[in-house]
Amino acid sequence: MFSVPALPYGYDALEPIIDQQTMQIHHDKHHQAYVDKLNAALEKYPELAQKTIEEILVDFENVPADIQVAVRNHGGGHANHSLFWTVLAPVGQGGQASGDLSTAITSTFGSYKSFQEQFQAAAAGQFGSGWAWLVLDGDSLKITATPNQDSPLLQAQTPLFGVDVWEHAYYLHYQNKRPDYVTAIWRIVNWTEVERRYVAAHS
Ligand code: MN3
Repeated sequence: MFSVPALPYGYDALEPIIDQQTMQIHHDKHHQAYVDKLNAALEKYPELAQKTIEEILVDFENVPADIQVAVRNHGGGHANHSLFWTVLAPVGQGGQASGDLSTAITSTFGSYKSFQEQFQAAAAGQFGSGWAWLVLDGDSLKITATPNQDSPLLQAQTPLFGVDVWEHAYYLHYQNKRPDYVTAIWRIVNWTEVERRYVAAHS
């Protein structure tokens, strides 16, 4: 059975970038709902429930056809949100992109500023609900966007950093101004964790 991981900080820790009420609803209600529906879908397939959600999504073609939609949506939702909480950190605590990851960002996107602009464009351009991502695709960094709760793992890409652009992630504080939310997110990126993920995947 899957469960929602505890936040690695308090509900109010990401203020003023993400407000406490949004975090409570997002983590306790939205993420919990994905986990509950994922567990319900896996009841008939206890052997699948022994795997990690990442293992299930990477091997999606072998997920039984009758639960593929549920696993894609709710399993994706569980994986995406589990990552999201860990790649954020309170203002001033997330460090800066450094080391090999910083070098790769600069060589791939031209500069850190250009990376930010391209990422923001991907987040703003995702029509409707979805996610913007920095992924490792083979040996290459890429910026992508996915609809709904589609995980980059479905395309054999390793997500390093992602921003939830569903309205439930920002609407209480930012209303319709998704670009303002995405621009503000840079102040709470946990670069230490993003770099750890890069080093782990890029070996
Ligand atoms: Mn969400």
